[in-house]
Amino acid sequence: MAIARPFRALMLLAVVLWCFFLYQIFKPTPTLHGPGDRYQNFERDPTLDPTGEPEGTLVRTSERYAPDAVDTDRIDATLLALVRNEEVDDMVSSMKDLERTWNHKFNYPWTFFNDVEFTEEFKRKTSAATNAKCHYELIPAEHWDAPRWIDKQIFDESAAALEKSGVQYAKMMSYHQMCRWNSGLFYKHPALARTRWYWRVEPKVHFFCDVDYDVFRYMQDNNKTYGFTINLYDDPKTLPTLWPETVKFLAEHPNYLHENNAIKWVVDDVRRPDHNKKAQGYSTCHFWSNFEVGDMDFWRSQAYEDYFNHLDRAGGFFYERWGDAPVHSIALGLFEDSSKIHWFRDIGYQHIPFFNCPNSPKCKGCVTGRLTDGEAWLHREDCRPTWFKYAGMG
Ligand SMILES: Nc1nc2c(ncn2[C@@H]2O[C@H](COP(=O)(O)OP(=O)(O)O)[C@@H](O)[C@H]2O)c(=O)[nH]1
Ligand SMILES: [Mg+2]
Repeated sequence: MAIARPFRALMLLAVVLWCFFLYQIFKPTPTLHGPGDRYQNFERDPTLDPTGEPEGTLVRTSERYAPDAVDTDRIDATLLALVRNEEVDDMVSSMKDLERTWNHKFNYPWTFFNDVEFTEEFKRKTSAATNAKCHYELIPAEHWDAPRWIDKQIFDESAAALEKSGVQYAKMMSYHQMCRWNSGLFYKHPALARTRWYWRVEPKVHFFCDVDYDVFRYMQDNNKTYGFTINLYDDPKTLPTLWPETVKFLAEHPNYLHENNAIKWVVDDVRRPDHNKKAQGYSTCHFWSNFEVGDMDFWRSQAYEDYFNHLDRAGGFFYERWGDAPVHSIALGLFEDSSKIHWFRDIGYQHIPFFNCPNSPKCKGCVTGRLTDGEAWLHREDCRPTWFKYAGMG
């Protein structure tokens, strides 16, 4: 008996669909075979090593850290957040994590910055999340607005081209302003005039580990300038002329190069040569600056002031999308003693999609030996190995 042609076609379609269905179920999923897989040029993920507190002088909590202690062990330091009113709940979530793991023992003040006035709701919810003092600061327009030499038409045209090539946030003027403010202006705010140390905290980040020493005192007492948790490669399309501009600056100011610099880390072209090529000589490896513990005296130094002004004049915060992370990192790599840059391996930290998860009984809620719980290919973005290779674990 002959089968009608439409029925044969339907059967064929059913077989094809069935095969497709089986393929979707049984196709191999791309997985890592082990935590070591993500490291090229490096034997082992150091977050797997048992992690304790850093060596050096550590100061513990005491009644001298009570919120209203007059004779206090706190130094001139603040937790610092640039944040929008509508991010209040995510900010409170970050605060709760950091207060639980660290700040309820030390009660350092929080300073919040915004380009518009903070709402009463923002102030009420954030001040309820800590026993420490909270300060709410408006950023002056002359710090936030694009400088007068930035041409709006050129910005629009370059932003359109960047967006076409896949650069995230390219057309968002406020994102460019945020990166510029974090690069070279936050520490000039009058509210920080008498503050030297800061810990930058973003909304919606997580802290996993109990930290039982005063982190700011650790920095001060052990002669550190800058602390980080994660190092990543940047998208070279965001900064094609950042390194060429830096080279011009260095040619004019060779004396600013520190004798114990980390320039080999800045210009590494072995581990990710394509990035170095597209960035015209910069590896794109940077300290991921949504976490920073730092000494503002470094940003206030003549070398950094001149460097920032040179970059600002060059226009790349707007005509490209230079981030504060690569700008800070290049400056630290060139102008600072690399032994003053500290990896806080013991601070469990997450800003989606990456985390630093130490192997320590003090940590809860993260998996050690991995950089991300996102797509496996994101592990390629880790460039801590080159920092360890050129500058050590300091
Ligand atoms: N007040 C204010 N904060 C901003 C603005 N843009 C970004 N931020 C803050 O700057 C930080 C970085 O921005 P975010 O959107 O998290 O960028 P991402 O981490 O690079 O995706 C966060 O703390 C934001 O709350 C803005 O226009 N105004
Ligand atoms: Mg963020």
